[in-house]
Amino acid sequence: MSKPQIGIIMGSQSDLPVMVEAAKVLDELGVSYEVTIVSAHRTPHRMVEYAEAARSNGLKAIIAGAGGAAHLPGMVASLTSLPVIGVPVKSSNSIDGWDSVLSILQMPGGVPVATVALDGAKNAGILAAQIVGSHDEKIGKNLDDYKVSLRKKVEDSIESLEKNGIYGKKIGF
Ligand code: RP5
Repeated sequence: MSKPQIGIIMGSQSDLPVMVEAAKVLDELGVSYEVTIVSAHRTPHRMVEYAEAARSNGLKAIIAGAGGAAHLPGMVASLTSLPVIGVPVKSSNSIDGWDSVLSILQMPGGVPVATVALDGAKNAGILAAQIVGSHDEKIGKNLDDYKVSLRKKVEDSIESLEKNGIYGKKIGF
């Protein structure tokens, strides 16, 4: 097993059903990662230790997800110079997710968090792979193939629509 390049952290185990999507896409793209729970509010010392050791542990980027008063991504970004990708999670204590989106998005100048959409852990995984892929040819190639697969899926849908139409009726030009 190769050394983890991406750290996936989340504020609570309850975030896992959302955050697992980041892990799945990293698996698909061949990027190694580690997953753990780090809570800004419940385990603040663990958060400081994790963020401060992240670079020397070999990580290239951190994906941090949290819901509600989501301080984890921003606090981690304040403690490391690695890129931090924030995933706002619509959690049980959330006001429709806006609290989490705004907490993660509205960082002060100097401390960026690359914020993805609400529950957008998959895109966080892709973005993390792109950070690695910017200097790793093999991962870059996997990402290029992934883009082609996205295009092919749409082309297949177009072909199917043109052939079968909606409700089995032919449509198209
Ligand atoms: C946040 O509070 C966590 O990231 C989670 O999204 C939310 C709720 O946590 P639990 O009460 O489910 O542990 O800190």
